[in-house]
Amino acid sequence: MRILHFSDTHLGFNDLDVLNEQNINQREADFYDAFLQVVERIRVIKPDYIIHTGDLFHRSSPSNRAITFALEQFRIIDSLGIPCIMIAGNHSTPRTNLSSPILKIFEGFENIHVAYTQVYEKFEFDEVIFHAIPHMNDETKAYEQIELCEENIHASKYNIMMLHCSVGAHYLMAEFGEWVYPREKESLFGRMDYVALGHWHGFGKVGKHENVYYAGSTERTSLNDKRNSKGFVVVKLGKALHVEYHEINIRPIKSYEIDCEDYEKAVKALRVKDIKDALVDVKLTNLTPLQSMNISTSEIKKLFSGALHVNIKREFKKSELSQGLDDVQALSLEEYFLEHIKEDSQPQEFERLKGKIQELFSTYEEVNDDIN
Ligand SMILES: [Mn+2]
Repeated sequence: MRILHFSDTHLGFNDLDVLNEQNINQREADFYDAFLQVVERIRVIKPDYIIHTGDLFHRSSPSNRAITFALEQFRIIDSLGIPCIMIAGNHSTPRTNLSSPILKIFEGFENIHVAYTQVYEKFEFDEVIFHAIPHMNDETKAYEQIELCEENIHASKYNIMMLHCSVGAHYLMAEFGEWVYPREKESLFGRMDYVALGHWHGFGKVGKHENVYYAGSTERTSLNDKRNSKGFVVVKLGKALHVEYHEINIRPIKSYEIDCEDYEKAVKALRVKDIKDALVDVKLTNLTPLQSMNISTSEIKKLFSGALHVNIKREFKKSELSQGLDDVQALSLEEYFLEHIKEDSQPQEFERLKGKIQELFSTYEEVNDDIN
């Protein structure tokens, strides 16, 4: 039996101020494109079941475009005659009970089965049971739902568990409403043939559990996500569990660093290649404030022409001088200036300059007082 597992498709996500030829936000279009690639592969692979472990949409109230796109694509999936089981993630669950859950739009599709009402649901077929635990706003309720799941394990069938959460604290995304699966219930995983996880945006097996996997997202929802490989999973159940990761094509992200200790040299040493339409992340390091003013954003962007977007981070040098001055709790400009001179000159020279500086400051103050 083969199950295609994908997750975190975040339809409707958009970012950056770039439109494509159809006047659609380019990053939003990238997410639709990633989804289309998975649907194309579903047609070729023809799995026995399809599962999606949450965050189908980026928001609990998606845009008309995102909803229309999803309906079109799931109509195609529905027509393939392959059962498709989905759970709601934290992004597609309304935060209050006043709004209606978006996944309800799939009710009435013959082969699409969705769990979105914040309770455990099981979807049973001849040879397999899908134990679906969708996102719950009130995580104190999760425990009893997991126990319900436990009671419904059927030893003569394959048992697949579907969750959208962090297993252990490692997979937290710093997002609203996310929850950690209770550690004392991890033993339940051993009674499942496969545990399909959503929430974490990278593909991978979870720690010590041999049958617990995150499929990862199909695109990056943040420029901090530097993974250049996204995709889905094909799970083969037989005598042994076999998990295959399949990659799709996404817009690459490239990271560069320019050490401004010697700016000219660092720029010359840059090896910029394959950045056409890529997302570029540039870090300028060891900057002094003066240098930072001289190096314009457009100058840096020119170095990466052809990229879809260039994101520039500026990191300032922590010089001894500035550290020294930061320590001085200077009350007046005069004291601050004297401290600066002291750091830069010989003691004798300093004593001589000190007199001059004090003289200048007192003259300035007199003049200033006159004006006021
Ligand atoms: Mn997600």
